[in-house]
Amino acid sequence: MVKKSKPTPTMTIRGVRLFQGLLSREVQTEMLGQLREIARAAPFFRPVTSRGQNMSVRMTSAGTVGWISDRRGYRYETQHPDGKDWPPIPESILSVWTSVAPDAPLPDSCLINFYDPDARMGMHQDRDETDLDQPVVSISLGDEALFRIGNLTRGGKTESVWLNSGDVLVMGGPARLVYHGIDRIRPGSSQLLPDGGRINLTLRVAR
Ligand code: MD3
Ligand code: FE
Repeated sequence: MVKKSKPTPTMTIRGVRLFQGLLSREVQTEMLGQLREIARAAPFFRPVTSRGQNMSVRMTSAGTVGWISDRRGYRYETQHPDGKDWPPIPESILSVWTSVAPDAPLPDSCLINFYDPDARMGMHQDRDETDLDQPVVSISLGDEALFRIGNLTRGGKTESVWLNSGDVLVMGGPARLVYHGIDRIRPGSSQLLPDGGRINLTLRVAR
């Protein structure tokens, strides 16, 4: 379980609060087991952009809504592309949200991104949610990732930080709308996933 008293960020970059090493190895392993169950019911898929480009990240979701992208565009949907409701968000994951964002309503969506050694995520904003005043919380598991933080508009100077397994990020206030992305992962940098790679969980109040 996660510490109940509100933890202090180890670092704040452009308003993005970073909690390094917040999750113990035991909690990470527990989450991984629960994510396997989720992926059994709602298999990872490779999203396609509206322009027909495959994204390099594989995705699935938990919660009452999940984020999807296909030729018709991107949006939140109540069902996996296979036509089944998304599995519920596990308690261990919700408790991370409650710990770092105690004043916010509970998230209704947990996007699960899987990065293989070649996967990346280009710079973008998260603005598909109804209430952009609610924070976003991200949990990193597995191989380290180079996270890049930009500005409220595209372009300009950026700052980068490596995210390690067990790190948690909170984007609230003005930082909620900063451009961000993942440049690359460092293969073999964590033993958490038996076959390597990185999983990122992004918790959001979508609706
Ligand atoms: C900063 N995911 O799914 S998590 C995404 O590691 C996404 O998979 C990346 O960006 C990943 O949209 C980055 C960190 C993150 C998530 C949401 C943010 C940073 C953010 C929203 C606003 C600002
Ligand atoms: Fe994002």
